[in-house]
Amino acid sequence: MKSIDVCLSPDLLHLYDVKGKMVVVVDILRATSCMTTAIAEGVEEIVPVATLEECQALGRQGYVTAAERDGKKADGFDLGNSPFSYRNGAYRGQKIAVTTTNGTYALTKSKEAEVLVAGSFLNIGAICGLIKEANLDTIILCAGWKGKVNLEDSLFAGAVCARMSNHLAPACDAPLMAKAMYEKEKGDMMSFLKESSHVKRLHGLNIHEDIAFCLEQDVYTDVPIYRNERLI
Ligand code: 3SL
Repeated sequence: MKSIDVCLSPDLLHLYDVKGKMVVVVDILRATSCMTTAIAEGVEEIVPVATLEECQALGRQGYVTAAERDGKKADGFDLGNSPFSYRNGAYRGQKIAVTTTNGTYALTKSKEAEVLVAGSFLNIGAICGLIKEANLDTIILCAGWKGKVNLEDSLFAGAVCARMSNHLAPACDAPLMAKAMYEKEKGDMMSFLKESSHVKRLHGLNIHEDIAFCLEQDVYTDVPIYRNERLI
């Protein structure tokens, strides 16, 4: 039986070996929920980059630029980090360069994985289907917040561990912990997350609708897959 592991922060990734494995990067609020939405709504490709400068440089090459820092749209870029920007095919057929505080950092740290994808509750069923198909040891990498653990990404990790429990064996205690938390809180994730730091941060910025949308499950069947430095 292949294994499933959970890395609760990109700053713990040095303890894991991603080579030969499938890595699912998750930033529920909101980077990978945005990426899922963008690809499902017809965006041709997303280039995730770690810095604002790299994003600007791609803008000069014709990419639509999306940049977020500390929850806010960064000045001088086309878009921030809301999944609603991409709904109704608003950027269908376009190429997007994106940089966010944590999500794109986590993706760029996982480039050596055999299979690298962006996961979210919005496409969780499709993610689990792909994990089964890939049949590799799998790591769920939680983007967290500036190196710290967060609840929403850990909940997603637990949801995947729960859905995959007949197919993958837990590699250490983190998957067991995440699954136990998800099983306990899955009935009302919104209430559970009310006190979480990023939910409070987003509410403070007057961002409310994104949170509810990012907690919806199986809205999309597309999975953004990372190949040649871009998600397609
Ligand atoms: O940290 C990130 O990568 C972002 O997803 C944070 S935010 O939800 O856009 O504020």
